[in-house]
Amino acid sequence: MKSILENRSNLAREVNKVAEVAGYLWQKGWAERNGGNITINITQYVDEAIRKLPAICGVNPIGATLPNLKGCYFYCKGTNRRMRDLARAPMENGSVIRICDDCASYEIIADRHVMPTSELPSHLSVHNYLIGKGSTYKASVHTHPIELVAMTHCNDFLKKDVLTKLLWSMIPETKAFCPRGLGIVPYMLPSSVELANATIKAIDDDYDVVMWEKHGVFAVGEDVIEAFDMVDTLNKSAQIYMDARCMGFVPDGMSDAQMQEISDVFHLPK
Ligand code: 2HA
Ligand code: ZN
Repeated sequence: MKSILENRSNLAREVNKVAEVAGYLWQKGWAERNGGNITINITQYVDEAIRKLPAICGVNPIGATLPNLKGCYFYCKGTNRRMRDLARAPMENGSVIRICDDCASYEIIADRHVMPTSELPSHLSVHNYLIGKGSTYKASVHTHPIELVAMTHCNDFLKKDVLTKLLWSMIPETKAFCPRGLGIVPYMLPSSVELANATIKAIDDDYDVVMWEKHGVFAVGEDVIEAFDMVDTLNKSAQIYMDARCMGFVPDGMSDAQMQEISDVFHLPK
């Protein structure tokens, strides 16, 4: 069977980045069973031949009307598919979808009939928001990073920017590479439109990584590697915090003056 990626090196490169990240998520223990999902906006790599591809199956509702997605194409991890399988075979465990002209439904066009992720409403709503804002971000990643999720089981950490400040202060790189910090969305039903809307609100508050209480993170970036790196950096800080607590002490964290110095030298927002 001929893959849509054949002789399309730019498109293949982006899908292969998804496969690379899927492998990391599995290795880190952040992607149990079918946990997590990834979507990327691939519209810029779509040529005339792809546009002419017929739908593999019928038209499916998105569950929301997303006007900025008219004519857009996405690669999406498949629902119930495993990250560890996607890492080996991205076009067997994910598919390319085309948004229909009503902006409320989609068709699968390649490579086979793999229904997209259960979090499609959140992912597509976020892409719709990003396009509307004129953002160049193309990737969104949802995963279950162990230490970060564990920290959301403590109410004190859920207050605005408490976790952000704590995680930034564990290691200098965290603020440098995640300068917008970590937004918090209170617990909501997975896959719900309410969760999608709350995620967009948090991204609109200028966060690139959003914590879903007692569930996981949702990160956006220029590409899937950038989105993954931010989550990885934040989770590393969470691990350092926990290791200190496991050694029997509360970590001091970098001082306000040390944090200020990082912000000045790296030209970061305060
Ligand atoms: O795709 O992680 O939140 C499985 C999930 C849903
Ligand atoms: Zn999840």
